[in-house]
Amino acid sequence: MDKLDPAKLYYIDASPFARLCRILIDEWQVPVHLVEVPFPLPDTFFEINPMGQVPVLETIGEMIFPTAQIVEQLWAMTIEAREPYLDPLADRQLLTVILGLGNFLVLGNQQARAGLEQTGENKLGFNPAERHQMRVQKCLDWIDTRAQTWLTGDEPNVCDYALACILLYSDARRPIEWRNRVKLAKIVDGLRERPSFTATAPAPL
Ligand SMILES: N[C@@H](CCC(=O)N[C@@H](CS)C(=O)NCC(=O)O)C(=O)O
Repeated sequence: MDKLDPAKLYYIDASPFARLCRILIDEWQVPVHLVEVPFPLPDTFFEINPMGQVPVLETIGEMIFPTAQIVEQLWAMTIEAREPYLDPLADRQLLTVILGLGNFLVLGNQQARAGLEQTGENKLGFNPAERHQMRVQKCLDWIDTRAQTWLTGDEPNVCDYALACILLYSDARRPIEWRNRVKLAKIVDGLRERPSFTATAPAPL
């Protein structure tokens, strides 16, 4: 990449992880060029990210992944947004749980859409798809206990954006029960009409 080229974000339209990065790029006004890639990803994408996943942020000489690392890099590339916001990465455990719940949700969705079903005796002792669903619900309960108006402060920040991206992905692709948690519903509804969200809404299937 030429020194003058802006950083590039590789993304898939519906990916909630990539959507979070696209929203942060917009909200924090980070100069990043967006590159949409098709789904399913081609095998050649493993040369970019050995985990074969988006998002990936390409900066000068570096491919940055997964999402948590990209968020840190975007924040490091931001100057204007530092004030008056709180450090958006102040609560890394909360962000890790939110992104982890996103992983469980996406895996469960992919398993269901792939039409996978049990073909032999279950020697594992539990059903992985059901366990993913349970993890999602337990993580939501845990996050709910942390929520005030927003998750970490007086203003929405990375954790709120991440939660909203993941729950709106669920609504768009494979709805789960989450609106019964009133505080979480307020967070999502308080964000979904922001220009950065409406500009990145997943296309219908
Ligand atoms: N833990 C990863 C999750 C990324 C992820 O699940 N990306 C999905 C899209 S939502 C993907 O690229 N899937 C491509 C595939 O499964 O082949 C992160 O935090 O970046």
